[in-house]
Amino acid sequence: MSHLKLLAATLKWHGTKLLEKQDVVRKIFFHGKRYVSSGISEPFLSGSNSNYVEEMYYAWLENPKSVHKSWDLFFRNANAGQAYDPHLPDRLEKKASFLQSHGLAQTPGKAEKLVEDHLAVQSLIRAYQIRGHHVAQLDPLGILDADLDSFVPSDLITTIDKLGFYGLHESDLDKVFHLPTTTFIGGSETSLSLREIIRRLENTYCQHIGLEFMFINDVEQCQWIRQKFETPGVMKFTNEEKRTLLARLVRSMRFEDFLARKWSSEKRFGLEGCEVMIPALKTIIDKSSEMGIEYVIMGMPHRGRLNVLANVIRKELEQIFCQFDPKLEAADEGSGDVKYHLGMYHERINRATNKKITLSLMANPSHLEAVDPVVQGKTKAEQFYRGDTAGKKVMSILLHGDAAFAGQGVVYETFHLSDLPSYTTNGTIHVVVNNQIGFTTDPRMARSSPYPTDVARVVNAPIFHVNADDPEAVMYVCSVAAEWRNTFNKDVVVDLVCYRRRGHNEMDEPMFTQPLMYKQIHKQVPVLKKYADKLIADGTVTLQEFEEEIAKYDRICEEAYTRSKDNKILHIKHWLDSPWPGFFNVDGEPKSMSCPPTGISEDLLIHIGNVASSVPVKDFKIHAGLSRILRARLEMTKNRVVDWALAEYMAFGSFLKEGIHVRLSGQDVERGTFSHRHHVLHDQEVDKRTCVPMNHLWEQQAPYTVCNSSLSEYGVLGFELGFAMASPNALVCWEAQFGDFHNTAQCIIDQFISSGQAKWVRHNGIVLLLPHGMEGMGPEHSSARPERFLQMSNDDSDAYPEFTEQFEVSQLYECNWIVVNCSTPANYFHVLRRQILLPFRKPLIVLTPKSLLRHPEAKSSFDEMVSGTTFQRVIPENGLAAQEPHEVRRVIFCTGKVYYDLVKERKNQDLEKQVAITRLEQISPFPFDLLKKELEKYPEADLVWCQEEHKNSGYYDYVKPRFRTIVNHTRPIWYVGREPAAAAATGNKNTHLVSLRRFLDTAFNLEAFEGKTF
Ligand SMILES: Cc1ncc(C[n+]2csc(CCOP(=O)(O)OP(=O)(O)O)c2C)c(N)n1
Ligand SMILES: [Mg+2]
Repeated sequence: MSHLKLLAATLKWHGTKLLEKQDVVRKIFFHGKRYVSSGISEPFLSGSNSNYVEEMYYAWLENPKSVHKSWDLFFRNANAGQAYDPHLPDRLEKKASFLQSHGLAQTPGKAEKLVEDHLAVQSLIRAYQIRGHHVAQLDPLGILDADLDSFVPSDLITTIDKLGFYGLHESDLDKVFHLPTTTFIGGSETSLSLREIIRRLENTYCQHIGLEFMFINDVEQCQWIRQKFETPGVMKFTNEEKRTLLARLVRSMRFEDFLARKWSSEKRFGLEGCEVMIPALKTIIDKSSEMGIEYVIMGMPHRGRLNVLANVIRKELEQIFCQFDPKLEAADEGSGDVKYHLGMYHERINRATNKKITLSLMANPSHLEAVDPVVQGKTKAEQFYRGDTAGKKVMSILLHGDAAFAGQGVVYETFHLSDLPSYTTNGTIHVVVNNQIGFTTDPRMARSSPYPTDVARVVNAPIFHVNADDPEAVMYVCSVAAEWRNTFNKDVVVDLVCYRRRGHNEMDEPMFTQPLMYKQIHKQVPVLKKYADKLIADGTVTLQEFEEEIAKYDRICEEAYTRSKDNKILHIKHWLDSPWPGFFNVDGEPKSMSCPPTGISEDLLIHIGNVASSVPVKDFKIHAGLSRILRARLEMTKNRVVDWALAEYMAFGSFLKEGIHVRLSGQDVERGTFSHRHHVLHDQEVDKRTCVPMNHLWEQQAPYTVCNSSLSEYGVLGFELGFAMASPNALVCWEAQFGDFHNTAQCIIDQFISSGQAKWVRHNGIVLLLPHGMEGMGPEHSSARPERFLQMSNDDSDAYPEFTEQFEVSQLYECNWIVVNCSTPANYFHVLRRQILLPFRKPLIVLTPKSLLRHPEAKSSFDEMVSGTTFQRVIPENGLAAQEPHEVRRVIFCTGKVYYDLVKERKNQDLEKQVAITRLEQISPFPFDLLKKELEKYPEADLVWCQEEHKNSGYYDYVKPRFRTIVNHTRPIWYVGREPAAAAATGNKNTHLVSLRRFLDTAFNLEAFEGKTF
């Protein structure tokens, strides 16, 4: 390295360090006799600081004593590039001869200019690295600025006069400059003329690739990117590679052409204008396969999806084409989905590497970007089950539209999971189809950030913008992206700046809203033609070869089209993105329609109880308060009872013994929002030392993952849903901090959890734990909005079911999800156990308690949990009232915590013989069979539904018609509870108590409904 280059680099490094420690700098500066800084807060080398240091440097060169001794030491070290060199005088002599050879000896003015110019060139190089992308030619149409700004940064040399910005002149262009270590444009050369430096920088940063990476905090990563893109000649492709690229473009383009010809009036959300996406994805996959990846999980929106299925996943073409037939009948249960939403799973040999690769495209709803966290969760699970902790075998690719990527908050939430230990997928490659429009909306109206990709900057992901009409640039960028992921295991974004040849879908007229853009688009030569012309011109392929390639693929499409006409029936199960081999029978049906008892042996209960009460690691000091909690657990175990937390422990622990992985994720779940769980113990004396006793239950056990999540519902719930998709042999639970907050994840609930099976025949056993209960905690800490889950339940309120022997299980099989509100710890234990013992998987929504966590009555005996016991969908009255049912004047049906208020009040009012209280534990699917028995048992009684929620929330609207169906509309079911209200709960404690008092009074006023009609 040249002397000056070293000096400049060292000066800069020292300067930066000094700036970091401004106080130290200030001290040094003020000690100096001659040199006092005035611009201390300016960035080093950009203002007077750099001049100042330079000035001192020259002064020091002349006479080391003329500067303060701290500067003397500093320059000696900087000069040596290391610790003070005793041979400094020799070195100085050498320097003198260097200056001499440059004609600068004894001419500090010239020397100063030389150093200044070098520093200027260094700044210039840096300017290109930081801002070159602003002037890169990214838009294939040549009319838009990808960063929404036509402003040209003043420090880029777009015209000769801008050299003046650096104090340089045209006459400096042929001067040779030593290159800093922060650039690779020299290749094997260490110095270049200014003219060549600018040319190479323009080549790297201002052509068809725009790089954004200088915000990354890690120097090694920045250097890596600089090397990948700046090194001369990096973007060279062999003829073979070019021909493959051309063939892939042929497929991409001709596939869309074929669909357009055959079904000109069908929506398909074509890829035209971004055909390069297909070879781009294939490059990422080839390169990743080469580096050891075996499984790629993808998520993408509508645009080009059919093309991806055909040409990336390699779904049989006839299976795609037949879906355009309006008479195609659906063979599977469920309501199905449109063709451009379905998922796919395919194992094949990667042609480029000859290695096996599995590709899965996740089914997704129209809701843009909603699939992102789901893909990440599924990817994490696949890595987890393979023991692929570093993501070397499984990876995800997410595709995005420009408008959606910028606009949808879940993108941000997903990015924030990318580096969290229990959520990272060790790097995702994001590909943005940036067609510079969102439906009809111009990007200037669609985002406030320069690029649609700026959201990725928060996690320091590099962003590679690339002009999609330059296929080779795209391939290069994709291959670097794959290498980046493999090297750093971090996210990276490829922004394909392209255009949309047609309207939003094929039926739309884009000229209504984007007339000028579309005038240009109509003139635009398709990328395939451009690239083919280029390769034909340079002799890489002949015209004949090119035409044959097209004819070959057209023939493939035609033949598949003919075959597709034989397909009369659509099997959605052939479009499964996550098959569970061996879980169902060969026809994809459950192997049985029964569920074994969910209790476990007493020994097991005791063992789990003991571990839950202990600290299974030596010399581990826990908090005194926690010791009390553990002692109480031990006491309970001895007394053969459990509270809520211990019941949960028993359920989770029992699965681990059976090899079932358990994962509990959500905000503060490790301790539990209500400080009742404590699944992670923290050593009070050693920082960050933790212990998870659940993982110390048995020597051979499945792992237990309990993880506090980021403060996100949409992203994290989506993630857990994806995790639960990977395997049926895992209990995956997501807990909301309070049930009230689940609605920020409403899209995952509506689009995936409630309807996923109906749309995509895909089972999912995720458990939602939603703390719920009216406890005077205000409108946002009270209600998990059970009414919404119930409204979306698909069981028919008016259909009187047939009570077969298998009714209980087949009813569960038919439903879209299960909603429960358990009133006892034992029942909570059972319902969790049933989730896994069922021969199929259904989402389970559990309204979990808050005050019941510590309620002395809310305890269960081991007797209710031992082998042979099972989940109770209904807990009938079993007190005095049940003994003389004919005497009973009222049966109150209820669910959850209000039961305890009712029992207490009944006792207070001495009505235990007259009023029966029956608990509905499984609300949906509705236990018609058990409730029928209960209703028949009390023929004389009036029937009341009592809930603590407001009348327009809670359960009443769901249970009322179902009760009425059971009694064939002959008896009313009266409502007792809070009045209808707009907010879920009052914020006023007194109002809360008054309304409680009021409805309890009504519940036990046996005349309340006399004379009323229904
Ligand atoms: C969450 C959500 N909001 C609105 C829509 C309606 N919508 C469908 S496509 C689209 C425009 C998408 O633009 P972009 O992300 O740029 O993708 P492109 O269609 O341009 O490929 C909109 C608003 C949607 N599907 N999802
Ligand atoms: Mg778009």
